[in-house]
Amino acid sequence: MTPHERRALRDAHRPQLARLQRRMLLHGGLSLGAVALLSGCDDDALSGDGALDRMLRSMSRFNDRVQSWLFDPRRLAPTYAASQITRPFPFNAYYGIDDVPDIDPDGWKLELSGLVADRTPWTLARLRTLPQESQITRLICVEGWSAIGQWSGVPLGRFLQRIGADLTARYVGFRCADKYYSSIDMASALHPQTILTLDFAGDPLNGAYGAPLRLRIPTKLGFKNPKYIQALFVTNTYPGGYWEDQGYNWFSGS
Ligand SMILES: Nc1nc2c(c(=O)[nH]1)N[C@H]1C(S)=C(S)[C@@H](COP(=O)(O)O)O[C@H]1N2
Ligand SMILES: [Mo]
Repeated sequence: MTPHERRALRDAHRPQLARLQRRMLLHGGLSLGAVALLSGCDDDALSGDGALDRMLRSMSRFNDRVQSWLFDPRRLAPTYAASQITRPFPFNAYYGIDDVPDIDPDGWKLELSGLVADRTPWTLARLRTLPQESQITRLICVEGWSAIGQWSGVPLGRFLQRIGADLTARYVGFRCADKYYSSIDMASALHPQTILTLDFAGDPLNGAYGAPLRLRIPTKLGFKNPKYIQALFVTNTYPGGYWEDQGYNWFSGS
């Protein structure tokens, strides 16, 4: 099916799809994390290989496929005025702010691997030689807060082209200086608002907010925005993520 045919088909079925997606969010799409909370399961029960666990995980993966099918690569996340930027901007990680990784920006390099033609690591200075984009968007955390910020840096799609990444591959994955990791679908990676972020509100990223490099992807929830990035890879093998592997829905569009 060509993208155009797929879009026409999708448009024709939009109401049914919207209903289907609502049903899936109500039934299958409920993240494992939420199910765990509701059912009082602990982490052990979730990571166990029980039938319920397997069923919920496969439903969530089915939900991923439907979400990625519904994803419109040209639809932009809302943008805001500079006066609406949230100050101070909230910090979040799976640990407290005192344990944020402290990375020497001069020694730092972005490592590349996987389906990439040119795997030469990139310094910050070199990343800054590429054309930069800026956005004022809302970061939405599953924990129930959101905040508006201004992020700028290199559009990921442009970077992937530059390094000769296989743009037909399924996933772009990230590994971070803490134990964090995450991954996104290629269509979302190529979305114009998905940026390898170097600056917040016009200044180099502050340590807690992901220095020296973070992903900003306003079409997805906060946990799909890895901070303190050290390595990027392109792959057809599902890479999962820190929260994703604990049951949070992988696609997690916002
Ligand atoms: N490396 C790393 N990246 C991370 C996290 C983390 O714990 N480690 N937490 C994620 C979550 S859950 C959110 S909501 C955002 C928070 O970004 P902020 O600190 O800029 O608000 O970072 C995401 N990226
Ligand atoms: Mo989050």
